[in-house]
Amino acid sequence: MSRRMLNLGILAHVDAGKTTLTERLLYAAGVIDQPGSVDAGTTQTDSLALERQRGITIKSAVTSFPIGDVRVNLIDTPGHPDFIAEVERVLSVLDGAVLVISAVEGVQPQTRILMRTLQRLRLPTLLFVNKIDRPGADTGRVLQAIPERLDLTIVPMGSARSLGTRDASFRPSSAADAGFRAQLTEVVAERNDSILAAYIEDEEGVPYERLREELAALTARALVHPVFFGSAVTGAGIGPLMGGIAELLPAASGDADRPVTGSVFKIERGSSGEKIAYIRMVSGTLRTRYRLRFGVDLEDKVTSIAVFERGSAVRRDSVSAGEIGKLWGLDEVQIGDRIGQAGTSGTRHQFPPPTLESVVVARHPADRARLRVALGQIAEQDPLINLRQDDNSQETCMSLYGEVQKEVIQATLAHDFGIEVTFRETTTIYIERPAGRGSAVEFLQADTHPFSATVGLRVEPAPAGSGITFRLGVDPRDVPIYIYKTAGSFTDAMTQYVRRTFQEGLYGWQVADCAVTMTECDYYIGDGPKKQVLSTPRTTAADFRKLTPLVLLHALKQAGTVVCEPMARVTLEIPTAMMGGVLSVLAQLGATVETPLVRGELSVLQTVLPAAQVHILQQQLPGLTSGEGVLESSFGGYQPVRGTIPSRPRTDNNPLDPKEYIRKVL
Ligand SMILES: Nc1nc2c(ncn2[C@@H]2O[C@H](COP(=O)(O)OP(=O)(O)OP(=O)(O)O)[C@@H](O)[C@H]2O)c(=O)[nH]1
Ligand SMILES: [Mg+2]
Repeated sequence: MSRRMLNLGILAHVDAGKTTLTERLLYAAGVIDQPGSVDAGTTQTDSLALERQRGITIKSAVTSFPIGDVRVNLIDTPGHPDFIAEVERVLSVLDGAVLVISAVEGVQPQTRILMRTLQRLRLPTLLFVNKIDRPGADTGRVLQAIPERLDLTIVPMGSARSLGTRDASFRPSSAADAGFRAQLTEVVAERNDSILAAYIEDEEGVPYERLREELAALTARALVHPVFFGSAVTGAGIGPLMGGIAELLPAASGDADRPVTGSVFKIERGSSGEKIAYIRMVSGTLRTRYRLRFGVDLEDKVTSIAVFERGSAVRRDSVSAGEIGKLWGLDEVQIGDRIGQAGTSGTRHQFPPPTLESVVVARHPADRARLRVALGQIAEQDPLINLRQDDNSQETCMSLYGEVQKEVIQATLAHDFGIEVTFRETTTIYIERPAGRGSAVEFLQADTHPFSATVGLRVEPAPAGSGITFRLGVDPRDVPIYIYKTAGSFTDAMTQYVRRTFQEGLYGWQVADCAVTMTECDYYIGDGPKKQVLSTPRTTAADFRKLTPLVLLHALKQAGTVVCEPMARVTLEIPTAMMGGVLSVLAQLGATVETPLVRGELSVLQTVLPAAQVHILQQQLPGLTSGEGVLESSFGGYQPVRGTIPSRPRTDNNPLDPKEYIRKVL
């Protein structure tokens, strides 16, 4: 049975209708008898109590349905920007996407952020203009906005009629539509020389089937974006969209007979608290009772497998290349782990990191210990939450995207764990970038430390957004293969030690945009005199793990760091007459403003200001513009803090103070 497999993501700005569309697709495919409703809390993919109560999607959810011989795994994602981490995690497992745009609201801020990311990843994407039944639907305006604001080449696949009524419908174009054919030919010929040649020879000479095939090929390369229209509520246009998904998006590739590889993109806990990992298989066939390697040096046995079949997850003995499976038994596995090969996926983040944090406090002190466990479980499902334990104050600080996420965490702790919590004031997360170069080394058997290893490290600034990179600058033959098996896994382990240490820099903020090079490496295998204080006969992984923070922070101290704050790039659309007042408030908020674009009565201002000030601007804007101002904000990178340098108390063993550090870790 060779059926094609397609892992499809549905993405959109909040409320565009992703979950409702998911229901419609399941219904049209015959998987469910009745389409559920978000408003009644009866959909398949908004299955959490909190999602049903609030009518918004919080977590990405997988379901599945068939279209002819194509098995589609569909991933419904949340649109609210506070849950962007949920979108990020599924991007790497998709073969294609449907970007939903509301026919009433049109291209919205998150639509642009998501589309830019889909383009960067070259992910084949169909556009679905939804809600054509709603009063105010205007497909002409949306069709104009897509090329302008999303910078895409599109092919409308038909036209909508009776807009804004329950009878709104979609009529797909066919070979008989001269206008459609002409547009298809133009888009295709522009990107394919042989079709261009055939067209020049004979305008009628390119067969329609050939044009459709070429459209699929261009869609697969994310060069062209077919646009469909419809209503997830009435079901209009759903058939043609399904046809488009099967015809125009490329199926998953991968060889089921090769060694097992895959990546873990979601973790959840089952009803009895057991860990369940979602894997997207890249190659091979994984069976129950298999022992899998993952993370840096972990191994565990898969006890049970389920795959998605007509809506829900069903138990099976195996999961193969291209499929998504749920795995039981891997207790140590984490999101981002690659299966079957060492190391985490290490892919760069597609979206900016959270820029806020807050301390979570149990209302009843007796709940403290349970709170830690609960937060640990929440964080394992959402690695960007990034917990920091302060052992002195017994408090936990977590990073956040926004207030809605905070409310959701509070409600989850109450519902799922029975723990009442409050949050302290939300504060900004700063980062530290190295100010220059620095290096340090500690030699084996030196009197300055009791660890049985030589570690030399150099740190230097790296491009913005590059995070932390680690590179071996020594001969691979100098690394302790007997501990780490290969130079590659030594590099992976060192990368992990470096990243962990750089959670806190000189001012207590995470270090970013830093390149670290190992300049010296040595170890002891018991072949000569040994210093008294060394307890082990030969070097172990612990020696490298414990010595690295000491050397690394010493090198960083030499380099110095610059504390930077998150910025927001804000576009303001305001009445031209009110520009003066807005500009003076922007100046007070420390914003840099580009030359305003005056378009008659309306003007557009582009500005960059500290992210922490955006909500002040948001509050003042209605008053400043008689309620007519529109604000659109996106992440604007990091810039050095002006004025007082903020610092944060350390929570680690403080490698900045070598004596104290050694006493603590020995
Ligand atoms: N009239 C009309 N309403 C729609 C349509 N699609 C969705 N809605 C409504 O729009 C609201 C949001 O729909 P959802 O399906 O929850 O949107 P979503 O994109 O999944 O939202 P998030 O997951 O929270 O980002 C609900 O009230 C739906 O009933 C449509 O085609 N027509
Ligand atoms: Mg939803």
